[in-house]
Amino acid sequence: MKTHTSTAGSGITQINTEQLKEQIIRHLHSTLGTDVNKASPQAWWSATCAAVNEQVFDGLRNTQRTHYEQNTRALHYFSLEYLMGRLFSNNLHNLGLYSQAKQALSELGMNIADLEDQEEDMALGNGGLGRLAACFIDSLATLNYPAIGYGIHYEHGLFRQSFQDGRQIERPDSWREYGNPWEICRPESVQEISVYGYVETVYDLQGKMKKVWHPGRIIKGVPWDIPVVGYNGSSVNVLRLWESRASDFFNWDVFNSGGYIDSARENIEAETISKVLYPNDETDAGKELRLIQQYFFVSCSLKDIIRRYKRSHGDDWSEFAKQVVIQLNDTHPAVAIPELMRILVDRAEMQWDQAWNLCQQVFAYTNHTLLPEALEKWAVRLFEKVLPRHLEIIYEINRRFLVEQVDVLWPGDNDKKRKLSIIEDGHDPMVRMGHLSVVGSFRVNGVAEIHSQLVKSDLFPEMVALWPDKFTNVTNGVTPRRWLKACNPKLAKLLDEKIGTAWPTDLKQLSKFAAFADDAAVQDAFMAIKQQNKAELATVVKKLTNIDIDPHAIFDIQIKRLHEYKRQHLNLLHILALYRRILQEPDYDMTPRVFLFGAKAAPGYKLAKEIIYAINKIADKINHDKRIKNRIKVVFMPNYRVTLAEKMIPAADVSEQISTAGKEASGTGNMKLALNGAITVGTLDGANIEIAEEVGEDNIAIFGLTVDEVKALHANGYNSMDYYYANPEIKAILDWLETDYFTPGKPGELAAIKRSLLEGGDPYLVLADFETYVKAQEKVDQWYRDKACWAKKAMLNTALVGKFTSDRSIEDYVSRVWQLEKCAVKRS
Ligand code: T68
Repeated sequence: MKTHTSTAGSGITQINTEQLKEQIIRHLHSTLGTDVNKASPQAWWSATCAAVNEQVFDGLRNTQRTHYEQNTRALHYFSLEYLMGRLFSNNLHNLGLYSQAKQALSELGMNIADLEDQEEDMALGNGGLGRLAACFIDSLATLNYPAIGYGIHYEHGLFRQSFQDGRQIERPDSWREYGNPWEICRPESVQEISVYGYVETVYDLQGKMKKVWHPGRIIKGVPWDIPVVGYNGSSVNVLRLWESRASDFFNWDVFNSGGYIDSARENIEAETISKVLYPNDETDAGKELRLIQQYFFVSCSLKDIIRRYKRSHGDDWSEFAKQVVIQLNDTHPAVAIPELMRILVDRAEMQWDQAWNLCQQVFAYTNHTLLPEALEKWAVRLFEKVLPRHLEIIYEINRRFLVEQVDVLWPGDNDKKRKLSIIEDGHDPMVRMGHLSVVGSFRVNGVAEIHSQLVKSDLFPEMVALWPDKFTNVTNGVTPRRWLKACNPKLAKLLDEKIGTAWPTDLKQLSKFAAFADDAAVQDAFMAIKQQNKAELATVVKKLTNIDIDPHAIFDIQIKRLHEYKRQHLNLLHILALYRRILQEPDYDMTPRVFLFGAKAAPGYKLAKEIIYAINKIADKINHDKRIKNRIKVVFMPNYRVTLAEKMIPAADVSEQISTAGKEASGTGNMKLALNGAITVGTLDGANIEIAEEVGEDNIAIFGLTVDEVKALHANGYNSMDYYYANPEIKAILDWLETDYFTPGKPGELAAIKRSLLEGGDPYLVLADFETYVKAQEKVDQWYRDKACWAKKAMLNTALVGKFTSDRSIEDYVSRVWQLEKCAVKRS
């Protein structure tokens, strides 16, 4: 019998296979109340999680004690979203226990993969922004930085997607219906927060004016801690998520006067706050509940931070900015700025200037989008209703900003004031959360070089004039532990053999793999792994969609939220062009290709849902058309999420990163796919530009308009009709969409796409980029025909994207923004 021993770092207990087996059985008995003979897979999974948690909680205690003793400066990451996915195999890998667990379970007659499938995804996020937060907290723990993630403990994460006759259906996600082994409730750290009500101006005995907020409702925030296990390291940090509850269900006055139902209703309303994640990607609905969600978690978190600070510093605020830095993940938590001001000025009775000075040392803001419709704004009247005191504070922040900063640099310039004001004028005045975030932060960053440049030049040029040093870049990254080691074990093993085992925490080591790019034997090994991954994905596809796909075809993958700017419809037009070419020329020469999509559309985003419908209908037609002899297959994977990404990414040959230049802030799927040896077909947008710099132009298929060309085209008046009439292929394809060819008996069902591209003016320049896109795809097809050529390019992608580890992103944040120090955790 083999007995592996964990190689985990010093904060975590070492354990071997035998001990793990004993722990699992003990938990089956004493935690689950069952035994080996009758335990369900769910019970085995729970028992194994409980066994894993013995090591996790050990590390957690050691980390928390060390941080407390050392009184370290810590990062506080504020994010409305954390897209964690599953934690079982991730925690095992990071503890260095995966092979022991696999062995232990196998000796107990269980298959670890079956147990992994028992876990629901923790999908508390929409897309890239939420997944970035998850990668960042993994890296922070791995790098031994003291950090805590704060967010909302949503009862329902991102909706579950299915298709009915090709249309997206949304169902609620219940990720913790039967409990979740990874979270710990902390009733001892409950907070209470206030909303609604009115503000009273009072004068004390000295005649000093004071503002008193009389809230209309008190809500309780209950914290749930999710341990975040660093890789092979000693740190186990925490993700603290707040659940809302009514502050006192037994409001006896109401209860006794027969108001039981009223009191229960208030209860339900309070609990609604953390009920559900808003499924809006890029656009914000401006809903009252969303603003309350934002304020609820921000206020609970700030109080939590201050409680901890006061434990060692009492009422002395002088060390606060040395101990605390808060990163705002987009503007969603920006109400933290007026909230901290309120706490300091109204509660701690600090002078405004001193309080403001403190705020500006504590907050930093990451921008994730330039799309105008996604720049968060709240109606002043809504703010006034929900957070009356905060609105007053924002007015005062704005007044001082306009007088002390704007008017000093541009005296008497009312245009500048109008443009820079935190309050947007109009018949329905708005609070501009981006402006508030820039004014209240000491640092502002974009998420890829080009995006950070555009944040400066296009979004906040005057703010740059006021504070040139405030703006910086931190290019995104992804954790190679989840996105290579855990999801692609065969490739990970090959890398271990060829370049050693240091790469998971030092991803630049991957460049050593470039030396093997011309080695035929290693090429064969690399391609054999890709082939096996593709065969495994084909099995998943068959199970989920009943579609047969050939693992020898090119696997061409586009996985991301559905949005016009991401241009899934450009991909679709290419598929239609190929299909049409084959129908017109039955011997049309192309490498067989499987086009795989994974995407959720925001439930209220009509055109996005029409695009899903069109892809599904066209897939159905093409997949059943014998004439094309399987040269094209189209698959829309239902319910795309982290767990599905982990199966699709290792199997990708081609990575579709085809946003309109200037629209995708960074992208992170592009990094994961390249890391796993997929070749990017992409525009010069977001991090694609930096990927191209790293892998070299021979190993990526770049096409399309650049940011400058996009701007020039719009400035000179873009007319999509010109492309429709000039390119017969475009015309034929768009006209095709209007017929009933793909929707027998129902002509016009797919016409929405054509309408948006023609009458709608094609805002994302799909038609302008179509021709160069098709050319890039033809180039890729040619590359694939030469197996050695393809293997080399694919291997160089894996070898040369070491820059895009989230460990590097975190080190960039540390040196450019957070100024943290590493803290080695000691065992007790
Ligand atoms: C993404 N943004 C960017 N937003 O689109 C992507 N928005 O380019 C980038 O790589 C990623 O952030 C990480 O920086 C989002 O994912 C949202 O999900 C979102 C959610 C709610 C409201 C607005």
